[in-house]
Amino acid sequence: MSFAFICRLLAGTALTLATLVASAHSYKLGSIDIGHPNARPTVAGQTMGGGFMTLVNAGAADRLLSATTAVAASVQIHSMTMDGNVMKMRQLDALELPAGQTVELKPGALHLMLVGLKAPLKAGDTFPMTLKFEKAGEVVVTVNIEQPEAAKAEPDHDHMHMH
Ligand SMILES: [Cu+2]
Repeated sequence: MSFAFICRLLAGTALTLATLVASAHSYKLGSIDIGHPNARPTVAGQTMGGGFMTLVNAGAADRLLSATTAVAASVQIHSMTMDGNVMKMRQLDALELPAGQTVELKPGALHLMLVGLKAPLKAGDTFPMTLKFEKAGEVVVTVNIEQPEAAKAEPDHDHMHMH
């Protein structure tokens, strides 16, 4: 085992720990818990990005009415469904948050669509986003820009299964 290899292992461990600490963030607004707001990194020229989080509503039914952020011209609430074998995104007027339920915004499902990105979203960066709920009111959350969980946990995953 070379010295350089050990260095890489140690660096990798430190990075993983830092990522775990940074990613454990959540917000509480009335009876609504907003878990780990995050977005995917984007490349130059890409004008849209996905925003994700977990919304736990411990109280009466509420709705997420809108989201706004300075990094994009607008933020839309999208659902994603399969139409045959074609994924279709549909814009919703609001996101229903039924009483006592958890609504997950995640890739391939419900998500916030950042439309008209003003600059690429860089992994490791964060940006503020304002969420407006019908009953709970408004809150500003910090959105972490990060690679998907699978890619983070197993950086060599694709490589290992290539042969
Ligand atoms: Cu979308």
